[in-house]
Amino acid sequence: MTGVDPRIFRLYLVTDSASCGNRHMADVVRAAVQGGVTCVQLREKSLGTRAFLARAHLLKEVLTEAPSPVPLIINDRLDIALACGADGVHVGQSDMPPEVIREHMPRALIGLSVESVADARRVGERAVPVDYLGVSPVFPTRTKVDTATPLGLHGLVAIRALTSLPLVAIGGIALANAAAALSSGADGLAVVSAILAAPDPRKASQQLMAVIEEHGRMHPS
Ligand code: TZP
Ligand code: MG
Repeated sequence: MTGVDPRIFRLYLVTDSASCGNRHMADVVRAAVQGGVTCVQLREKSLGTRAFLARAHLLKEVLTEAPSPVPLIINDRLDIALACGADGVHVGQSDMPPEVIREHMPRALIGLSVESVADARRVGERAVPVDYLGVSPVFPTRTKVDTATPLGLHGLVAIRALTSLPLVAIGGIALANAAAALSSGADGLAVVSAILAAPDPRKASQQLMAVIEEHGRMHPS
């Protein structure tokens, strides 16, 4: 779709309970938002529907309390997104088609993971109604086990050349490679462990945001 400010996706936190250690996810997310996270995706692979929904409501509250509200995007589950009044849904190649999500949530932020240059090309050819693409994974990651072969920076550059949609790089993103991902065409960085597993998630977010401010693509504000 058009008209979504790509700056929303600049520092995109994807949740993972295991990465939070013995800390409560809501507290870790709150700290990350204080550190500058601009968007949060709730990704739950093992919770039942009721527990997933309860967590979605809780995160929604945390994000609405933020000085400038941060959008909540739900991974995979259109029903949870509708039920908690989320701002968007993120899906993979075999999940609910973006067209169906758009039908039910006309104003949602819809993200689609692309795992190859061919995936990205198809989005353009078929005019898939998405607001951004998750380029997945760019680097190897230990957080998600069933990832495709890492695309590398050259894959990111190739996808950048194909689309003007906002691109969010995910997979192994950390302070050391953040600038490289941005200069290879990412509009935003999606991060799990570099923030959630950090001893100080607020500081980790601030440090990533400083790199984004220095090396990020220029978008009219
Ligand atoms: N999708 C592709 S890689 C990934 C997801 C959810 C996990 C990224 O985790 P990390 O810790 O930022 O490498
Ligand atoms: Mg999925």
